[in-house]
Formats: sequence, structure tokens, C-alpha cells
Amino acid sequence: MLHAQSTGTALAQTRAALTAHGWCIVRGALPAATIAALDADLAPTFAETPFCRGGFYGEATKRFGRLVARSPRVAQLVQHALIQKVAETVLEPWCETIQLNVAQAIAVHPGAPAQLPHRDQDMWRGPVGEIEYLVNVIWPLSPFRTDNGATLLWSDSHGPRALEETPPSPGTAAEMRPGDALLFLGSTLHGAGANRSGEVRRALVIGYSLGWLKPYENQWLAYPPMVARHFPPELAALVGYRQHRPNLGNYEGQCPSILLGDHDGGPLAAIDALRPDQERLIARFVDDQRRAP
Ligand SMILES: O=C(O)CCC(=O)C(=O)O
Ligand SMILES: [Fe+2]
Repeated sequence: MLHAQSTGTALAQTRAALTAHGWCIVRGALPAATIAALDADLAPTFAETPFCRGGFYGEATKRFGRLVARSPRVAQLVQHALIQKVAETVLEPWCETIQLNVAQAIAVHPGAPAQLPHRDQDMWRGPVGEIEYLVNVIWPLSPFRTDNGATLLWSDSHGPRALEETPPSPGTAAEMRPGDALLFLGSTLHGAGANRSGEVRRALVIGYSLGWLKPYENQWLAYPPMVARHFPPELAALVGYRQHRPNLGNYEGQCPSILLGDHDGGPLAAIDALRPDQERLIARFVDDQRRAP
């Protein structure tokens, strides 16, 4: 277990713990008061949101997304310096930039049974055991205990172990307090625990995925240009207002961030947005053709 503020090596330690066992907890990642204020911001939405339908989401569970638009405080979680950096260093072997995959609130009500143990990466049908697709972060809004539905994690179930059968063990409950953050890989087996208490277990899930994947939550609809133009540029980029080179996620051949400025809607020139190796290859090819007799 790690204390975020303790040393400058927090990044290396957190990354090492996450990749060694598939999950880790950063204690005191944010002040409890910040999380309490965020919980208060979201309380009316928790109250109004109907229960989920279906066995995976859970019928004694409530969920809602679009958190970055729902409270200005959510940016502190999404852009938490240490946690975002950990997600980048874990995922950047397979992408140039990461993206926000989800920002969803989850309330597990009394009586909810345990959720099916699962791997979040199974939302994508890519190779298993070769790539990490996702780093998820669960921020408790209320204390997480074994009896009230704390997330259960199966240590060492990640990476190539995702090809093996589900371990028979009961999993480890991530007991936490508001301000702590649970990090786990997309390949790590986990699920919400059963809530055998009389209280609602509340949490936020903030996930980061490879920048070229289809995100779980439709980010451009969650944060349309009229909303995202009020975000700081790095946050807007994280929710999709940037291209992933080469040219992925463009708008009329340009970076979609033009929609956050004063673009008048007129025709635009498509502009290459290539990786440096592709720039070099194309420059050579174009040059050779120019020189050809
Ligand atoms: O609420 C939790 O503890 C985990 C939820 C989860 O893993 C999911 O919905 O994918
Ligand atoms: Fe999950």
C-alpha cells in the first residue's frame, strides 16, 4: 500500500505495484474534504437516477456517467498528476496518447449481490495477454468495507494470466476511505462485492484507455463542443479533442479541437497529422517523385 505524498518515487512505486499484482491502492491521493464536497455535488443525481437493469450492472445498483460535466471537482480526479502519469506509463508502449475511457458514478445499495468477476478489457475483442488496454481508478465516495460491497480484486490475475481459468479464491476486498484511489489494470479480474450492510456504497470510476480504442463512454456525446470548450485544453484533449497520430479522430481532416474555438463552419483543408517516422517516410517518397524524370 502506498502513500501518494511520501516521496518523489511515488510514480515508480505505484507503477511497479500495479504491474506486479494487477492492482494497488494509493492512500490519501486527494483530501477527504475534496471527495466529501464532490459527493455532495453528486447527491441529487444519485437520488434521481433509476436503478440499473441487467445482471452485469446490477439491479440494486445505480450508475451515471458524464461526471466531468456534472461537477467541476471531477477534473482533479481525472487529471490527478500521479495517477494520470501512472496510466500513461503503463499504456504508452501501445499508444501515443491515452484517453478518458469512462467517468462514471456507481452506488451499490444494501442487498446488492456480488458482481460477476470480470476483466474490463473484455469490452474489446483484441489479443489477450499481450497488451494492456486500460487503467481503471476507483475513488470511494463512502468508506469501502468488506461488508458493504468494496471492490473485490484477484491479485496476479492480470497480463497473460487473463488466459487462465478464473481463480477459485474469493478475491481481496479493497478496503478504503474517501481520498484513497484503487488502481487496477484492464486485465485484472475484479467486481463489486456484495453489500450486506445497511448503507449505500458509493464510488467513482475514472478509466484511461489506449488513445486509439473506442471508449466505453461516448466522450464526444458526453462532452460536446459547447461543454468541452470550457475545459482546460489538456482535459479537452483527454476526452477526445485531439488526434491520435496518424490522423485518427480528425474533424474535416483537422484536429477536432478547432470546434472548441471560433471555427465558422466553413470548408477546411485536411492537414496531415503523422508520426515522425511516417513524416520522414512520406517526405522521402514525395521528394523522390519530384526528382524522378
Ligand atoms: O463498483 C465496483 O466496485 C466495480 C464495478 C465494475 O467493476 C464495473 O462495473 O465494471
Ligand atoms: Fe469492472
